[in-house]
Amino acid sequence: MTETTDCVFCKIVAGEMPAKTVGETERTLGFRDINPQAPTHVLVIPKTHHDTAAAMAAADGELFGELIEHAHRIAADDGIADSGYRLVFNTGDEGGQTVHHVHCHLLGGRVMTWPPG
Ligand code: D5M
Repeated sequence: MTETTDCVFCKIVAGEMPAKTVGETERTLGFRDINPQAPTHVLVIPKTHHDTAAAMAAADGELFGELIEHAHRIAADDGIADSGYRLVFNTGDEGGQTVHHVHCHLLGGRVMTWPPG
């Protein structure tokens, strides 16, 4: 866990930056993506800073499970749990990760295509 004062998602957790939050647990936070790619596009993050999904899982496997459960609850709240949705962890530069605070993209509300770009 590398705490970074420049991290935009740490700032959202701290209440120093606005976000359209859709729910939180003791250790996770969900908020709507600023640049939505689907009718439901939510980012679910741990409140503690980990750079990637692998780093978080290695540091705290239970937290990884909590994040996925929270994403599923948000999907249910948005009415897409039964129709289906996509969870994505972009990892590293070639994985398309631009914010280096692990975040799970929850995408749904339309039919997803494969392969992703
Ligand atoms: O995805 C990073 C995602 O984070 C990208 O879809 C935009 C989103 N983003 C960036 N800043 C914000 C704020 N302030 N609020 C909400 N959403 C934000 P990646 O997987 O790293 O490419």
